[in-house]
Amino acid sequence: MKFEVLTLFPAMFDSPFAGSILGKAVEKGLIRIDAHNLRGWAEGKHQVTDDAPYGGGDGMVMKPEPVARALAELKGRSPQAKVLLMSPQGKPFCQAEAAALSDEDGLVFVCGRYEGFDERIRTMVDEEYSIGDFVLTGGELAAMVMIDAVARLRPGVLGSSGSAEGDSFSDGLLEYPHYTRPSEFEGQKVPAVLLSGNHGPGVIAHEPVPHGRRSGSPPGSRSARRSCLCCCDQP
Ligand code: 21W
Repeated sequence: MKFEVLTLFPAMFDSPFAGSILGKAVEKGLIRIDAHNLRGWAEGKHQVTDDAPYGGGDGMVMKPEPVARALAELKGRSPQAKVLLMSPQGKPFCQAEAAALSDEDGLVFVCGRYEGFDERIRTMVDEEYSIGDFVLTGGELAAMVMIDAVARLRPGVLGSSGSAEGDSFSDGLLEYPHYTRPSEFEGQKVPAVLLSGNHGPGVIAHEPVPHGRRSGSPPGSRSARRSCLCCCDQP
């Protein structure tokens, strides 16, 4: 799967994906992450990508022409790619969206800086996404969050297959609490049910753990994250 990004700060995309699990997936050829400098499609000596807003007001607005030229070139190379605009006004990104996007051949993320996009840029994209109700300085970190959430759902990207299916949002519930050694830490003990019949972490009990982690989700997990369960349309 190919992730392409249009941004004024392509270098931001280097380190987050280097060395990590996603970096390994890039090395294996499972995914590609190409960040392109939008300035390369801007005109003139100064390669201007922003301009003052019609009607006045503070701040600058992202010009439509560089985005249009860039998307024409990227879509020419990858006609199947879905184009996503990163914006605080977009629809909220959640795990269900990540799963749907992971079925695409390619995604193009358009990242903004300044006060916002010229409204005509919205006609050039397929979807508009926000990653939450907080204000960032630009769309880059939001695009990285979405790339991370989508890429890890691709076959082979996570080390052990099936790891993604066990995600707490995928089955609509939060995870059970985890423990490892030591069995007592600063007075806090690992629940006895997880210790009985075992010889240490990693050893699976001969008898299934009756009321422990494998018998269900922790009480209260649903109410603790009601708002996020709503965003993924879970009951
Ligand atoms: C933040 C751009 C605020 C524009 C009216 C006039 C992409 C983002 C972004 C940004 C404004 C995402 C204002 C969650 C985010 C992003 C930069 C508007 C204030 N209102 N998801 N002036 N949060 N943010 N400026 O910020 O580009 S996805």
